[in-house]
Amino acid sequence: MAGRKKALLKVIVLGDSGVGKTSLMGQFVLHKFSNQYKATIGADFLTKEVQIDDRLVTMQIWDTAGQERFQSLGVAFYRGADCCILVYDVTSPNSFKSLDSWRDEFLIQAGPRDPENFPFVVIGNKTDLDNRTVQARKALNWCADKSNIPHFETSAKEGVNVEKAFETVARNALAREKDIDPTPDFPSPIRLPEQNQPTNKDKCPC
Ligand code: G3D
Ligand code: MG
Repeated sequence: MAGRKKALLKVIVLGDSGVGKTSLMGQFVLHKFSNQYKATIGADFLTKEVQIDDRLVTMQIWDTAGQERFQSLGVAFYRGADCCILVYDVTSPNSFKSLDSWRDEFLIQAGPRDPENFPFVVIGNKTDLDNRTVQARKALNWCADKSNIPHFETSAKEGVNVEKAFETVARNALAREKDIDPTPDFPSPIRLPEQNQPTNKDKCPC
């Protein structure tokens, strides 16, 4: 039954410092693009409920606290991730080149069961700027090489395509739901083998 399956998705957002990870999350969850909330979030993650067809899904979106500069995000950050967003900045070729190492780092740290088919989404952010240096075609080729990772170009600043990208994250993770959490909400009763069942014979004869 659909409603009994896990409807909590841990989403992690990776990419070089400055590409707009925190801004994307702020735009998606709080519908805000400002420098104010960034300093005040102070939490490991934000949550947002989304409706995917007939399912209500809670997305728990984890943001780095700037430690990505040192590539030391710690195991807790990666542990149990259901999907991973890889972000680059369309005006920064270096941030695009880093996608390989972010993807590798994720696969090493999170160790998903089926790495080839793990639900990644790639986002090229800052399309509102006019000094683009990473062409969409280049990014699309990279994504095609990696088992067809979905690719979006966004502007966190103007709120362009952000919802759509995050919705795809949720949708693709849900599509793999059987791999996410095979345990039902209620554990099955433990059945004792026949010979271990208490019988009248076991009662104290005294
Ligand atoms: P990070 O979390 O990946 O390190 P941030 O990135 O979200 O902190 O954003 C880094 C800088 O890029 C910020 O500027 C932010 O305002 C800007 N930025 C993020 N997304 C966009 C976007 O879509 N368009 C434009 N034009 N700028 C964006 P500052 O000046 O605070 O460093
Ligand atoms: Mg940040």
